[in-house]
Amino acid sequence: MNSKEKVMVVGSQGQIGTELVVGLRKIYGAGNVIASDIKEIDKSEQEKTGLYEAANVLDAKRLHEIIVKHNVKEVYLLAALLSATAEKNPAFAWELNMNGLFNVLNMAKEGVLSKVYWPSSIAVFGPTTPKEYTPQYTVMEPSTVYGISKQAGERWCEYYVNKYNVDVRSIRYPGLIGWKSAPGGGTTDYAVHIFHEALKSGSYECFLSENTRLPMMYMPDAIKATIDIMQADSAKIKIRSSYNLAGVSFSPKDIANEIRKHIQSFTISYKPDFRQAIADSWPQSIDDSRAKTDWGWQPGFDLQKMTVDMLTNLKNQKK
Ligand code: AKB
Repeated sequence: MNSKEKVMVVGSQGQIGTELVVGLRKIYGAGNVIASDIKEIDKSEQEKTGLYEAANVLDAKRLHEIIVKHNVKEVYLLAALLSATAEKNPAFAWELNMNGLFNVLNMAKEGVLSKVYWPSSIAVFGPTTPKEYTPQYTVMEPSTVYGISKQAGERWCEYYVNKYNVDVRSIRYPGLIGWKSAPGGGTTDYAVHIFHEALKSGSYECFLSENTRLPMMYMPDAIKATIDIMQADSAKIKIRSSYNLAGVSFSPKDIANEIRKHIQSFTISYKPDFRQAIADSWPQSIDDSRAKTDWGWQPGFDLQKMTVDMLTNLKNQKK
């Protein structure tokens, strides 16, 4: 990018967007990163968010207007309905997750954008996928609306790259855990709520059963991976559907035990709801060797390190 070109994060107020905007501004400068989300915000809030444009990703005309106005060349498209919310509103989830992607892909096809980041998810896998160390290429029969939209999205990304020579990059995120912002409607959200409740009330009722092991990742690792894949030489990005990415795998019982090392009196109970079936359809661990060899991915946080960092930061935030 030259110095006049800018990057934009669409879905900037979500769990990933909040942190990605901060990370990108550290690299490109506050004036070169546009935050964008559906919510109109007033002037006083704008001072906190920095450069901000309200836009609905389904409104292609408005999106195009902002992109041209700011000379945006790279878009990180994060606006989507996640797994649990999508099950409650399948039609809208399909519309948002697919048409939002088409609006951005088409701008890349027209040459308005030079690079696009679009997140996929472990939700592309399904009950027939091997559960342990899930390979990059394997059976993919997602059983959730969200997973179906992500799998279709991956196919479309690869299609646009091959057919129209656009530069689209993608990662299959595991469940993401961070302290700076709230998660937004996923099956893995329990792993964030548990920390807040451990500090607030000393107990947590989990909506997944105790041994439901899932692939997870601490947010600083996810932000690093997102920026790293976008900054890598194009020739290194050999997979143009989406890369498997792994951080750490754990169950509610594992994380509760880890929290108990710091808060001895912490208790957990289990009351699985509809999200249990979603979790049961997903892998337990992921083989991310292609991300490691192709563009040098390395996670920095394990369960122990993440737990210490989450608790320390949440405690400081509450002071
Ligand atoms: C969700 O739980 O829906 C997301 C995901 C795994 O993509 N966190």
